[in-house]
Amino acid sequence: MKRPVRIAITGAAGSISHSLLFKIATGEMIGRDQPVILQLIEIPQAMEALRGIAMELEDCAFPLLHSISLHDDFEEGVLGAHYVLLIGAKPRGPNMERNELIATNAPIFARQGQAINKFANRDVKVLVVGNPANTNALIASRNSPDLSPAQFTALTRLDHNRTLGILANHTGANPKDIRRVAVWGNHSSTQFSDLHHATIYGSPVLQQVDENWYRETFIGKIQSRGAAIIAARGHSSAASAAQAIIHHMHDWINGTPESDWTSMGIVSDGSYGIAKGIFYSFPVRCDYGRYQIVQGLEIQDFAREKMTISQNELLSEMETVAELLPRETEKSHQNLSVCLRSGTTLYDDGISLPDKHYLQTDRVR
Ligand code: NAX
Repeated sequence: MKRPVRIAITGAAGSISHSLLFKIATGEMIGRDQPVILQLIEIPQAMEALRGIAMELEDCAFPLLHSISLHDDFEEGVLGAHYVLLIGAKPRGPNMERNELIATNAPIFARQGQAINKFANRDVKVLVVGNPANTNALIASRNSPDLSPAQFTALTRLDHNRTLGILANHTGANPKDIRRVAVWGNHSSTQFSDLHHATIYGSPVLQQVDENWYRETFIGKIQSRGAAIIAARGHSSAASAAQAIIHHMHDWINGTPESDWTSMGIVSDGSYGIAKGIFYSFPVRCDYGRYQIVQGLEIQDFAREKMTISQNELLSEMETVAELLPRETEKSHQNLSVCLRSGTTLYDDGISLPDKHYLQTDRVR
């Protein structure tokens, strides 16, 4: 049996997590032979709901679920984590401008970045889901000076999966036979679903669909899919977001298939002329727990224009949060010692969490 890995998750009592946690516990995210410790984090008002979810997880008797701890303190919840899923965020209120949403969430992600820097495992992989996901990932990463920016990613896999699913439905193909779609840019209405390199059964997609339909209908449909789901069901995407998180982390950890790639929001290194430093969705290949931007794709004017619009939106978001972005310094790569706290040792990795947080449901307060 492998040693358990620690997964810290914020927003653990929210809608996305309600679909996600059970998938993680069955081994869908990392592997069917990998035991997991769930370190579930919420705001104080949601701790009672979280306790209910923890009881349900316990009642499933998942063989891979080593243990669960519940936290209303982020620093404590992220202690020793190998994987951190930042899902919790303040939702956009009525009449709230996007910039207001950015400004509201930014300080939270700055503090979370600082805590990850101090308390998470040195090899931690972080996925930011809470919106605005790309800019929140930028803030968290810049506030974690001892970690590499490559350890931080933002979720655009839902947009990638929407591209596959809607294209499959339109063409009658099975999504598994569609390869090399790409989502560029921000997880927002400026994102660009690129079919120029995509194939179905090995043949170019754009020879099989009407290009006007692609340009005039398809791209906009993917861009506004989130809003369409809210309009139809009164809540934002939850189950599909959970599935996308599973796919994103699974591929990052276990690799993408040789003949394909995926899309991830990652720090730009200047590839394809995209401004360095912003968190931008690129097509990537994953292997050995790392990802690399797919290089050498031909970018036509139509695509370039769309990619630039999304880049400019991200640059403007960066401007909005500029005061929360410490200047990048030379990474020390020095291991910080993990802060030990009193309590019962969960298992032999030298990390203790306070007693009250263990899932003994009659004891969790
Ligand atoms: P919910 O409102 O159902 O749940 C959010 C949970 O986060 C709540 O339980 C809340 O108490 C908790 N929370 C808030 N601030 C917290 C903090 N500082 N620490 C810990 N927990 C905190 O939202 P849900 O539908 O689960 O969506 C979560 C986030 O994902 C939202 O920001 C949403 O906009 C974003 N999404 C991002 C997607 C992406 O592809 N990147 C797609 C789905 C989703 O829209």
